[in-house]
Amino acid sequence: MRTQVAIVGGGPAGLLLGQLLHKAGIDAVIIERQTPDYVLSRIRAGVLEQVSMDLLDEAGVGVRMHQEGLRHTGFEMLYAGARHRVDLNHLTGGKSVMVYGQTELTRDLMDARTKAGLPTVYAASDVAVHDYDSKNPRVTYRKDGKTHEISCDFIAGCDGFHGVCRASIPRSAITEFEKVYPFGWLGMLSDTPPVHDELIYVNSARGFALCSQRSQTRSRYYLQVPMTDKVEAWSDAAFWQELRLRLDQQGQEQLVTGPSIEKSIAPLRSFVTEPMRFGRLFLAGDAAHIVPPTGAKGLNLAATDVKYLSTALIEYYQEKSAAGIDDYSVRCLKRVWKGERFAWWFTQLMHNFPDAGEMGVRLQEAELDYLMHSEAGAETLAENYVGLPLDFASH
Ligand code: FAS
Ligand code: PHB
Repeated sequence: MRTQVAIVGGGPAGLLLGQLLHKAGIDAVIIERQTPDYVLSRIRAGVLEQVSMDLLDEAGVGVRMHQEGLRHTGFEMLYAGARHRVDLNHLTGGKSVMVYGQTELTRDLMDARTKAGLPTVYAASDVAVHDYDSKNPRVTYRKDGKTHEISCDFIAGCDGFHGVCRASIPRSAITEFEKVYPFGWLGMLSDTPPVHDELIYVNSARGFALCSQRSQTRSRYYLQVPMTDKVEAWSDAAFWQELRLRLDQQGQEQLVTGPSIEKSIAPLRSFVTEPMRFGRLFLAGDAAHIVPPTGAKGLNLAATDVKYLSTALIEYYQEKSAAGIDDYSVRCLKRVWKGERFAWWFTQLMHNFPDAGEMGVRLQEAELDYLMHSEAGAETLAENYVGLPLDFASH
C-alpha cells in the first residue's frame, strides 16, 4: 500500500491529524494496535481549551461537542476547608473551557473517519517504522497472519507514551526529560449527578481530590493515592468514603454516590522528548510528551501538536515549502514546555508530597492564599488553565 502520510496510533492525536489532512486532500492511513472498542474504553481527559475546540470545528467534528459539551466559566479551589471560585471568564477577559470527555471526542473523530471511508487498520501487531531518514519511509505491521507494508512520504508518530515510534529513535538522536511524582490518581466514573455544577480542585490534609464531570448525570472523580496502590484494593465504598473525607461539609451533603462504571489508577509524570522530528518521522501528542493531568493539558497539547503538524504538511504539499516541517519541533516544544510548567506547578500546589514536611504544607497554603486573594495571582492561574494563545511567545 502507498499513502502520503502514515499515522501510527489511532487515539485523539492520530485521528485528529487524519481528519485535518483529509480536509486538505492529503491521503493518510492510520495504523492502530488496539480495536476501536478498546480505544474508546480508555477513560481519560475531560477539559478542552478553546484552541482545541476551534481545531475540532476546523476538522468538521465539533457539532456534538457544542450540543452535549458543558461550557465552564470557572472552577472551585477547596483548601483549608474553604472554597474559592476561580472566575475564568472575568480573569481572562471572557474565555472559558469546554467539559467534553476524550471518549466522546474520539468517538466523533472515529465516526467522521468511517463516514468519509478513510483507511484505518485496527488490531495491527508488530508495527514498525523504517527508513524515516530517507525520502522513502515505510511502516510495516502484521495482521491476519500476514506482514503488510505501507510506503509513504512521512510518518506521524501518534502512538502515545508506550508506542513504538519514539522507542525506534536511536538514543544518540534523542533527549528525554522526565520527572516522576510520588503518587498516582485513582479515577472513578459513575452515572451519578456531579457534586457541583463546576469542577472542584481539592487540596486537603488527606491528599488531592478532583470533582469533575462528563454530563449532568455522569461524574468523574479523582483521588491522590500512593503510587504503590492497586485499583483492586479500592472498593466503591472505600472510594466514596475517602472522597467525602477530602470534601467540605457542603460537598459531603451534596455528594451522590453510586456504582462505578470505570475505575483506574494513572501514574503521574512530566516527560518531554527533544526534538520531536527525526527526518520524515514526526512525534505528536503523548508519543512526545506527558503531563500530570492536574492542569488538564495532556489532550490539549496533543491537539496543538497536531495543529502545527497538519499545517506544516499541508504547506509542504500545497506550497512545496519545507519551512513548516523544518520548524515543527521548535514550534511545538515552545508550547509543550509552557504546558509542562503549568501542569507541574499546579500539581506541586495541590498535592501532598511525602517529603514536604510542615514547612511545605505552610508554603502551599501561603501560595493558595495569595492566588485566591490576588487578582494578578488568579490571572496567572486562569490564563494558563484556559490555554495560552497559539502564538504565545512563539518568537
Ligand atoms: P493516546 O495514548 O491517547 O493514543 C495513542 C494510540 O496509539 C493508542 O490508541 C494506542 O493504542 C496506539 N498505539 C500505541 N502503541 C502502538 C503501536 N506500536 N502501533 C500502533 N498503535 C499504537 N489528559 C488530560 O488532559 N486529563 C486527564 O484526566 C487525563 N487522564 C489520563 C489518564 C491516563 C491513564 C492516561 C494514559 C492519559 C491521561 N491524559 C489525560 C492524557 C491523555 O488524555 C492524553 O493526553 C491523550 O490521550 C493524548 O492523545 P494521543 O497523543 O493520541 O495518545
Ligand atoms: C477530567 O474530567 O478527567 C479532568 C478534568 C480536569 C483535570 C483533569 C481531569 O484537570
